Amino acid sequence: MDPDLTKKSLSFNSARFLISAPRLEDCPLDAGAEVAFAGRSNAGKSSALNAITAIGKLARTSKTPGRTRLINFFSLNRENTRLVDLPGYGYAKVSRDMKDDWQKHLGHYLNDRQSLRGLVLVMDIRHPLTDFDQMMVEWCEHNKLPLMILATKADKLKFGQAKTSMLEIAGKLKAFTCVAHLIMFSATSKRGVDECRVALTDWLEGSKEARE
Ligand SMILES: Nc1nc2c(ncn2[C@@H]2O[C@H](COP(=O)(O)OP(=O)(O)OP(=O)(O)O)[C@@H](O)[C@H]2O)c(=O)[nH]1
Ligand SMILES: [Mg+2]
Repeated sequence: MDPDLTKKSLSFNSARFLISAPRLEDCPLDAGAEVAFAGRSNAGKSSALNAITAIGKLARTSKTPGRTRLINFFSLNRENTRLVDLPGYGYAKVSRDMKDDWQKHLGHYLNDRQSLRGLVLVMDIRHPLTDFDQMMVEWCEHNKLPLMILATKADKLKFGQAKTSMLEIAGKLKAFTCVAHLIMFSATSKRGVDECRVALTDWLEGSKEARE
């Protein structure tokens, strides 16, 4: 490992594809710090990652829900520092078995991954807090994992409507102490990208110990 990697300041556009893992056993060494992007299928997780890293084609995006079927790891310019694109949940067009399989692997990843510093939950600002989103929020609360919510595709709404939606989301999440950041976001207009980078840097550079 390049010794410079330990002291370089974090740069998101240094992101490089590292590996795709179908199962927890296939993930890179569980050392250092990583932040994972979760959310329902088609919510805009991969697009958010591309906007944050300013690398247009880093994570594959698609109009067809269910594009990201593996746990995709991207390394940053710091030793053992990663961003992770998780498979979307709630994709209807796959078989029940396949769905169960993904959810099992996702569950293993979330429960066991020691280097996970926080979760970014990506939701469409027009359809926020689906049942599965709420489950994820409750899971983070229970497991004391910091959560950042990106209410994305804000460019699809007028600003006033987007603001109203944000207030509704904030109201519903008031009781959850795990919610560290709630950000109005758009991969298209880049709204919220800087705020998100600041929060991610804080998580990834923080001196927090590995999860208990
Ligand atoms: N207008 C607009 N469209 C967006 C935005 N973010 C994503 N999209 C579109 O939404 C669709 C899904 O985006 P992806 O980033 O592939 O979604 P995903 O959550 O990674 O989906 P899966 O990998 O299937 O789970 C694509 O057609 C994107 O171009 C946004 O901020 N604004
Ligand atoms: Mg994706």
